[in-house]
Amino acid sequence: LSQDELKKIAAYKAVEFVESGMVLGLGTGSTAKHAIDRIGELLRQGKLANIVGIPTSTQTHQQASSLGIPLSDLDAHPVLDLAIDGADEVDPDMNLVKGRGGSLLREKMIEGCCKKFVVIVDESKLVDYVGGSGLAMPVEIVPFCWRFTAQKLQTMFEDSGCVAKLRVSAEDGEAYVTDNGNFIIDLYFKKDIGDLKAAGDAMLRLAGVVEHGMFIDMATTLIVAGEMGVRMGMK
Ligand code: DER
Repeated sequence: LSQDELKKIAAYKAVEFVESGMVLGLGTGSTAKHAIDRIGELLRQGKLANIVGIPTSTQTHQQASSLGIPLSDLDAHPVLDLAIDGADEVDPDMNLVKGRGGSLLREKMIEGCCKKFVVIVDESKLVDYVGGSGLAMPVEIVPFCWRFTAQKLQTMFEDSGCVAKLRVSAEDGEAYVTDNGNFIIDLYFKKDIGDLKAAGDAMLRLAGVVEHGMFIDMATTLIVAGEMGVRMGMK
């Protein structure tokens, strides 16, 4: 099975939690895309009704509206029944790294208001510790003096061999700009940063930091699709 087929299997499994009348957080990324497609299909077939979607990015807003999913926002729905989203990394305690798709702020706002947050991944996302994949742990920052903030973040985690890089957009090599008009600094760690809560709080104390991509104690349900089938974990 390809990675995308595994993502689709996990996504379809998560949509089984969706009931008519629910207010749903709609995630961002290639895995969540399958879940949103499936929700649109069930609405079209009349197997689901009266769903309200709260999109976590303009990209998801466009996909969901093209599927005819009714959309709203947190101002109208401050409490959601269920959110379904992917992740870049999942550690053994179901802590997540998210944001490589650039939507971490709206994802964290929306997924923090859900009664149930179902994370859908293929098995390649499982790590021993956050940052363990050697890939980025994203931090959304204000553009003002971004070099200053990037240096503060790198120094903060120098014991973990941290390297901080400004995310640039593939097209023009300019700084990537989030839906919220901010920049992203990608942090790369060589070692486990240890106490995630303390690390996250330390980052948030930097005035230029808006939000970080560690989703600690937020996921309630994890669906992992692998070659051996689909596994589900609950918190
Ligand atoms: O950017 C994000 O937070 C995405 O949800 C990401 O974590 C997962 O993206 P993928 O499903 O395309 O791997």
